[in-house]
This record gives sequence, C-alpha cells and structure tokens, in this order.
Amino acid sequence: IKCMLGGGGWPVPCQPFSTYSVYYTFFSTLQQHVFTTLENDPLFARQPGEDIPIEKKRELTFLRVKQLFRYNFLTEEEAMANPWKSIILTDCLGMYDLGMSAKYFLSIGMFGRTVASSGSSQHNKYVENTNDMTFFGCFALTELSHGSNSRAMRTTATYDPSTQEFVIHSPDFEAAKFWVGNLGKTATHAIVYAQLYTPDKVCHGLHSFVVPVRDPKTLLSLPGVLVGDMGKKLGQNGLENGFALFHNVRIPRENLLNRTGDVTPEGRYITPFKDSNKRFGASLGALSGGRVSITRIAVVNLKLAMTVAIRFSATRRQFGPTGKGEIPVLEYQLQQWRLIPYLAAIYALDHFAKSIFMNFVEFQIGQMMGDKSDRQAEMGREIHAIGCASKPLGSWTAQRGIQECREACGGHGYLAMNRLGDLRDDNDPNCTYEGDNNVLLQQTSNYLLSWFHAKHIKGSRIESPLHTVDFLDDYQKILESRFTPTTMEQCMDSAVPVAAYKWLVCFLLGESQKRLEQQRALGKGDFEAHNNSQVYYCRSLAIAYIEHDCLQKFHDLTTDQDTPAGLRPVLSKLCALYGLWSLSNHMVTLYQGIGRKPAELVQMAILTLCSQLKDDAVALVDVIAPPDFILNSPIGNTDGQLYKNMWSTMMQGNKVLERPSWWKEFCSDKPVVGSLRPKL
Ligand SMILES: Cc1cc2nc3c(=O)[nH]c(=O)nc-3n(C[C@H](O)[C@H](O)[C@H](O)COP(=O)(O)OP(=O)(O)OC[C@H]3O[C@@H](n4cnc5c(N)ncnc54)[C@H](O)[C@@H]3O)c2cc1C
Ligand SMILES: *[C@@H]1O[C@H](CO)[C@@H](O)[C@H](O)[C@H]1NC(C)=O
Ligand SMILES: *[C@@H]1O[C@H](CO)[C@@H](O)[C@H](O)[C@H]1NC(C)=O
Ligand SMILES: CC(=O)N[C@H]1CO[C@H](CO)[C@@H](O)[C@@H]1O
Repeated sequence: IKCMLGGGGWPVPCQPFSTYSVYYTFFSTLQQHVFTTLENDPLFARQPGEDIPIEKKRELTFLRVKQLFRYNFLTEEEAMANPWKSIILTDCLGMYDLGMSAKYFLSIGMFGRTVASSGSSQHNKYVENTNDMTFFGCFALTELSHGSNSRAMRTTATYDPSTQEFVIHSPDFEAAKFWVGNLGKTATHAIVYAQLYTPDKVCHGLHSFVVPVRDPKTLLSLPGVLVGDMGKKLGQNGLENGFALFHNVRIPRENLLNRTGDVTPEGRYITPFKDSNKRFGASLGALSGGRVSITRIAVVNLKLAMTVAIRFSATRRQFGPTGKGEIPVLEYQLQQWRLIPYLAAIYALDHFAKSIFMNFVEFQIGQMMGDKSDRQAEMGREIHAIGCASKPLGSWTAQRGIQECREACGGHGYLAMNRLGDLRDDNDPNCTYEGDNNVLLQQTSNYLLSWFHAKHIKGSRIESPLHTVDFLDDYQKILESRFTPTTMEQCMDSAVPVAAYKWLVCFLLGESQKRLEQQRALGKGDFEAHNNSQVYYCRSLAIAYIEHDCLQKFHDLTTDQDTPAGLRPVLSKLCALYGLWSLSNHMVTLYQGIGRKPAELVQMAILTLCSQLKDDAVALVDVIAPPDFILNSPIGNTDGQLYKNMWSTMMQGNKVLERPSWWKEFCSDKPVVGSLRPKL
C-alpha cells in the first residue's frame, strides 16, 4: 500500500513496518531522507508548548525556508525526470509545517513554474534567480474588491511604445493586489495579473507580468510600489500574505509572460492562437496546476489528523459492557462510522490526486512542446473542469474530516499540542484560495452541460481526451438502468456505487439542463437562469461528477490484476465503503430514481464495512503516517502511550508550575463586591 501511495509500479518488497506496508518504493528513499534531515537539523526542532509571537514565527519560518534552499532536496532535472517526486517532497514538507511549505513552494513553484510555463526562454533568468533565492517570488491575482470574478480585476498594464515599457497601475486602493502569499514581507518579484491595454486604448484582457516590488539587496520597496503585510490570519501564520498598490510602475516590454499573447515593439497585439477558444483552453489548463495540487495537499492534512484520531481511538478506553472493563472507543459503532469512511476517503483521494496530477503533467508537456492541436486544447478544458471540482472535493473532505477527527479525540483533541487545531486552521483556506469552492464548481457544471448540449443539438459523440465524460454518451441507457442488488452483501461490491453514480450524474445532468431551459422559458436571462439553477442542480451535478471519477479510478485500481493480490481485499473494502458513503450523501436525489429499499441496504453495508475495517484501521494509518517527530502530536505517537506523552509535553511547557507573574493582584487590594455596579 505504501507503494501504491508512493506511485510508480510495484517494486521489491522491503522491511515491513506495518501489516500492509510490505511493499516499499524507491520514492520512500526521498521521503525518509527529508524526514531524517529535518529531524537531525536543530533549526527544525519542535518547540513544545511554546507560543511563538507572530514576528518570531515568521522569522523562524523564513530561516527554515532558506535552509530548504540549501538542502535542495530535489533538483530541477530530477523533478523533470520524475514529476511525481515533487509531489512526494510537497507532502513531506507539508506534513512538517504547511505554512513553511507554502512559503517555499509559492516562490519556486507558483512563481518559478508559472513563469516557466507562461513565459518563454527570455524569462529563464527569473526561474534561475528564484531557484537560488536571489529573488523571492509570489503570485498576485486577487485584488481587495475582486477574487472569484477575475475578469473584473482592475489593475492595468498600458503599453508605451516610446520607451517600449508597460506601465503597471492600480486605479485605486480597492484594486490593490491583496491576499498574496510572500508579498507581505519577503517577495522581491510578483507575477501580476493586469488588463493589457495597447496604445490604441483597446483592452486585450487579463495577462501576467513579472513586476519587481522590492530591492533584493535591501528588501526595501521599489519606487511607485506601496507594499505591505495584511496581518494575522486564522492559520498559516509563518507565511505572510500581503498587498501591493502600483503607481505608474514601468517595466520592460519583455516582462510580459507572452506564451498566449504578446505586444510588438510598435504596440500591436499578437497571439499564436488563431482561435480564441483555443487560447482560452490553453490558459485555463495552465492555471489548473495549483488546484490539482491542493486536492492532494488537503488529503495530506487529513492523513495527519486521521493518524492521530485512529491511534487515539484505539488506545483511549471509555465505558464497556457491565463487569467486562472499559473498551477502546474505536470499538463503538458510532466512532467507526464517524472516522473509517474518512480513512477510506484518504485512500480513494490519494490515488485520485495522483492520477489527475499525472494528467496535468501530460497536458503541461504538450504545452511546453507547443502542441496546438484540438486534442491539447480539449484536454486543457477537461483538466480545468476536473481541477475546479477536485479541489472542492479534496479540501471539503479534508476540512470536514479533520473536524470529525478533532471531535473524535474529545477534549484532548482541542489541546493545541495535539495539532488538530493547526491542521484544521491551516487547511481551511484551501476551500477558498485558487478559487472559492462554490464558484469553481460552476465551471465544472458548465463544462458538462456543454457536452450535453453538443450531443443533443449537434448529435456529436461524447468523448474527451481523459475519458472522464465518455460514459455520458450512454446517457439514455444509463438512465433506464435499475438498482439491482437485493442484499447487503451484494451492495458491498464497489461496482454497485460506481453504477449508481453513473445514474446519478446522468440524472443530475438531465435535471440541470431542464431546470435551465425552464428558467429561460420563463423569460429569464442567462445570468438569472444560472443563478436559479445552482442549488440541488448544477452544484450537485459537479460534485457527483467528480466523486464518480474518483470512485471509478479507485475501483479500477482495486480490480487491476497488477495490484498485489494480498492487498486487493482490504483495498476493495475501502473502495466500496468510500463509494457507498459518498453516495449516501445523495440519498434524497436517489430516492427520486430508485426508491426506498436501496437506501437501507446502502446504510447497512456502510456499517458492516466500517466494522470489518475497524481491525485494520491502525495498520491503515501506519501506512500513511509520517514519523512521530513530523506528526508532532502526543496523543498520536506510534507507541500508543498517549497519557505519558501528553503529560510529559505538558510538563515541558513554559512556566507550567509557576505562579502567575501577576499573583500580587490576587492577594492585595481585594475588591469591594458590587462597588462599581451602576444604580438602576
Ligand atoms: C490564506 C490565503 C492565501 C491566499 N493567497 C493568494 C495568493 O498568493 N495570490 C492571490 O492572488 N490570491 C491569494 N488568495 C486570494 C484567494 O484566491 C481569493 O480569496 C479567492 O479566489 C476567493 O475570492 P474572494 O475572496 O474574492 O471571494 P468572493 O468572490 O468575494 O466570494 C465571497 C462569497 O460569495 C460567493 N460567490 C461569489 N460569486 C458567486 C457566484 N457567482 N455564485 C454563487 N456564489 C458566489 C462565494 O462562494 C463566497 O462564499 C489567498 C487567500 C487566502 C485565504
Ligand atoms: C515571446 O517573446 C520572445 C522574445 O521577444 C519571442 O522570441 C517569442 O517568440 C515570444 N513568444 C510568443 C509566443 O509570442
Ligand atoms: C438570484 O436568486 C435569488 C434567489 O432566488 C434571488 O433572490 C435573486 O433576485 C436572484 N438574482 C438575480 C440577479 O437573478
Ligand atoms: C497547494 C496549496 O496551496 N495547498 C495549501 C492547502 O493548505 C495547506 C495548509 O493546510 C497549505 O500549506 C497548502 O499550501
């Protein structure tokens, strides 16, 4: 299983460290190397019980990031040769501290790689300079008054042919770039998205530019740039988010990242895409990288929380049958039902995030090779539709799962040292950045509706490069299919939820289409028709589509002959549980098609699977857990000594046993009770 999570083939067996991790992978070498390096470096020592002031926390995070540059765990060549390794590295650093990991990857990933993929060879110097930390980068799209609605951004880049420069300008403070990670204190360069104006006053839409914001030698802001820190956030406080206001800042013409459009020295707009649809498809695809990786990082967070919650639940004993002693709380059906489906979701989403990442890499390679085919543009659209729904699926599952883990650990789950609060707060913004989840889902449903439209109006076949919509071509047949299982045992096969999901997606697609038509028939415009068709229709459609794809991919893995026979039984149970549990959130819709009986079977099957997987739960989290130093949660340590670990962490805290510095206030000048009470 470790191998399945690590990726790449099924290599040789290696030292077992849990029942299921008998298969080991060469990627774990990187993983172990990173974990051991951090553990042995005093700069990364954990500081028990200490509440670090925000300024210190940022300094410490910065020093650690600087150290990461020195370690250079993954060279660019290694990452190119094996893109999956960069995911392993992100996972490892994220497990240690998400704010630190975000700070590092925003500069070398979000900045460096966006420059590489949206620019051309002339921009290589920026990539090189961020790789050795001469420059520090950030990605500035959001403005104070606009986030989701990126077309409404108001920062302008006006071309001046007399000097061959662009003039970057924020019309007012509401158009200041906002929320930008690293911009608060450290960034020297930003990728700024601005409306491109040619000298003829024509606006060519949003384009990205490299804009220097601070002097790399002094870290002081550059003339015309008002840049600063937004202040404390709900989490991720090692990373500073910032704002920037540009006052007619001039940058060379070459700073336009010109892959999808350029301006000639004389000021004429040119684009290599004849078809504006293709240009749009290509730029959509290029922006999907962040969302595809959030899908995964969110799951990493859930893995940590789940490790803590399962280990706690296996060792924490409360109540029990009369006279038989207390039992571990994991033995309660209620506790199993709350946690084990999320454990199954981790396995499903882990595999899913890996496959869509590989899809994205395939797309990106096409981009780099300058592929201008229909298929490449179509793949860009499909990746965009996937990323816009996979990020909501990953981040919401993680957010809800972490909260469930927090509650599953009772009061101890609320103690900061056990880390569930940090995990929850650090994960939270994933639901919002790179597009608010609810807004993104609309992109996905629009994509699906456009296929439906193409089939019914033009009679075209539904078939996409990554095949996530191909089944919709059998729309009629699927809608006529019926739920056939009659026993709970039959339900416990993941083929059952897979088939039910196909029905669900087709049903919701038809209903959404009908709903939109009905609105138009009432004379509503496009905007209003869409406004009135999200809840119960388009939104559910996008969610069902992505859950179906995630489930289908996991189902394929569990039935694949290459998956070791010894692992298939447990993976099949996890898959069936994930499918049925996700499906059970759609029961109200399913009633409309299949009636009442299946719901009971599904519920019984969920509970049975939970209890069958219960004995495997600890082994299943051992597979996904990092070493104790990285996990950093006394109640989640491998040794299961939860009380001893908590006690000693508590005792190592700052001034635990000392009386408060203000003790005299208690003893002197006792209050005259009620002396300040106003007379009514
Ligand atoms: C920690 C953090 C880090 C960030 N880092 C960066 C960064 O480095 N660079 C950067 O450029 N940005 C960054 N952002 C900004 C982020 O990308 C935006 O916050 C995000 O895109 C959401 O936009 P918004 O805040 O404008 O929300 P809004 O668009 O104002 O949404 C507010 C609410 O309205 C709802 N809503 C909006 N439109 C619709 C609609 N059409 N239909 C139905 N409901 C709707 C939304 O669902 C949401 O609930 C960061 C944000 C956070 C929290
Ligand atoms: C981008 O700019 C460089 C240098 O001016 C040029 O060689 C390249 O062709 C441009 N790319 C596109 C796609 O316009
Ligand atoms: C959007 O829908 C809500 C709820 O039905 C309604 O109150 C609002 O007027 C609608 N807005 C538009 C612009 O159609
Ligand atoms: C890719 C990405 O930005 N993911 C973020 C999700 O949330 C964690 C914190 O929980 C961030 O550190 C990740 O960077």
